[in-house]
Amino acid sequence: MAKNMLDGAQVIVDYLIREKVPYAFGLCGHGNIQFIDALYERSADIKTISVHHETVAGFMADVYYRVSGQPTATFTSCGPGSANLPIALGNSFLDSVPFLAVTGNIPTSQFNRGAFQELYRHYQADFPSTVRAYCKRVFQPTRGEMVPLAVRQAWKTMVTGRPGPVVLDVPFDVFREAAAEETPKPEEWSANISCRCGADPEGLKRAVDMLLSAERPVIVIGQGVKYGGAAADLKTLAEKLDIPVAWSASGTGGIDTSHRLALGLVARNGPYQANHAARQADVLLALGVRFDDRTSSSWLPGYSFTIPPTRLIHVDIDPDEIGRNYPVALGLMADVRTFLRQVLGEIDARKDIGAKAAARAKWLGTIAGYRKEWEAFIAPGFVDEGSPINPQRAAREIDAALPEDGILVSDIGVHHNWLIAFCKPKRPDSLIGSMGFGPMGFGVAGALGAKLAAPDRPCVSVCGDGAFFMHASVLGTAVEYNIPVVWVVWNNYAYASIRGLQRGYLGGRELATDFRHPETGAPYNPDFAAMARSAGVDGVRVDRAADLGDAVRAGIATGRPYLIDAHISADRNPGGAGVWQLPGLGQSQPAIGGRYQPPIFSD
Ligand SMILES: Cc1ncc(C[n+]2csc(CCOP(=O)(O)OP(=O)(O)O)c2C)c(N)n1
Ligand SMILES: [Mg+2]
Repeated sequence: MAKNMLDGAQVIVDYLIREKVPYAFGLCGHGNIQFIDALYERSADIKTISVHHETVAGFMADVYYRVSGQPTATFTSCGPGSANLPIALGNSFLDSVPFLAVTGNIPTSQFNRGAFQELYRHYQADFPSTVRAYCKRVFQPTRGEMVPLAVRQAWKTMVTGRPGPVVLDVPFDVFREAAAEETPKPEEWSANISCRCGADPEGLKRAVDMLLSAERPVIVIGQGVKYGGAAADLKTLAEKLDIPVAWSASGTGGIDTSHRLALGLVARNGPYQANHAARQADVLLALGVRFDDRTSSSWLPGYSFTIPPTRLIHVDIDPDEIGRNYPVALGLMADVRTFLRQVLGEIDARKDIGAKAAARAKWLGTIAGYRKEWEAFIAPGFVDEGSPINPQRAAREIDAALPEDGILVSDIGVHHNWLIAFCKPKRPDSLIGSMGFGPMGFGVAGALGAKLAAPDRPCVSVCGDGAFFMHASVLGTAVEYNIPVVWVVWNNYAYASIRGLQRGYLGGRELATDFRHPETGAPYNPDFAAMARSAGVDGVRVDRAADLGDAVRAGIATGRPYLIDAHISADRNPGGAGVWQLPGLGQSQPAIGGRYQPPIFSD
């Protein structure tokens, strides 16, 4: 190699450091030892975390970003090592979270020869085909000198527009080939690019006209508000016009959930006041929302939304999401924060913002009545002392044990549905969950990424027994790197969310959804607390609701990794004012209220 030349691996690592990436999460293989060697060289500037399953690396990178706003990187080997990654890529892709996945591949000189771990039957070194549906873009430099361009383009693609994970697939020899004398500079290629585009001026005026003339307005917020840094401006707008704010599960925390204008989750298991207000709104301002099936009660009109006659203003950075599921009265491609600031500016210039104030006050009064009905409906669940623990009570006890700056990372399953319905986060980054791809293990592993991103904040993973068993290797990672997270294993001896569907839709024909001992038929699970202790993690078992909060507080206080095996009932499902449809099997019924039928007005 010519003097002073960096090789491919060195360029990538140096670029990551220039982009202020503090961690690379991954797992070794013969296909990436050269990359690991480049990390070794720069270990004073970037810390390497070696995990026990590649998916864990991806989930850690994902949640690291959700907490800190800083993308990180993963490293995986060729073949199976990288084939363990798409679950994490898909999760980040559908939830618009960036991380750079550096995947190893076989040497270019061996392309198409069927070398060890080459996917070659359709096309040479074909990992890019494997992941193209799972990430925003794949780059595969095949010569050292292609690496600088690939790494800077990969990073830029990842963070601009709608963010998402990007794969940089690097053949073995390319890691070691001469690449460049100097690494590209972020300030030239990514750092100074802004995607905070505003709405077009005409559209903005129309949006403000619609909001100011509305009598029953509702704002519904999604992830765009949380990760777009728009929470403060949203609050200002809501307060200025007295407009109530509902959220999709991904938008939870975009407004303090105890704010007087906070309605709650619009969803199949969302509260009555949120669904019943959103479905009666005359104008609905949707900010960074996808309108997926769970938010929208499977798009069945009259449960979560009734669009039309509701007139929808849909604002999103990605025009693909506008008009995907609902007709729009006004669709605006814009960054949510910029849009909100434009609206606030426009409102300040208007003279008649109080014209509909009386109607809006009446609307808030009506909604207060819905809220009372909901609170009476859910009250019994909070005082249930039964064992196993009532899940509604469990959600509330865990939530109440966390300080305001605590971070709860949820896994996927029925526990997640309880948590999004009953936790009361005050900050955008206090309740984290996966809503797009929904892979089990996200919360089990993601909590480790959260803790690294926010070492001073308590980080708790609430995860199903099924998911924890699937990804129990995290215990070792927490010990090896001294990452003090608390796992609350929501132990219901089942893949309970799926068993609930068998009970609800298939007449109770249950198969392959619970865990039983073959001889006794009794519920079976490993002793999770003992399992934790075997890995060097403190572990306790909790059976009573009254002890759950104390256990969480005690776990946080140890300042060490900690596991709580919490025995929680699976006999109840979280009920709300919305529904969910499994086409061909039917639809659930709302637990409160019914289907809203908009009045028919004659001309
Ligand atoms: C990797 C993966 N496999 C399967 C599923 C389908 N799935 C969704 S929830 C669920 C059950 C999860 O069980 P558990 O972790 O015990 O949580 P619970 O529903 O009991 O709270 C399954 C199997 C999934 N989302 N992800
Ligand atoms: Mg379970």
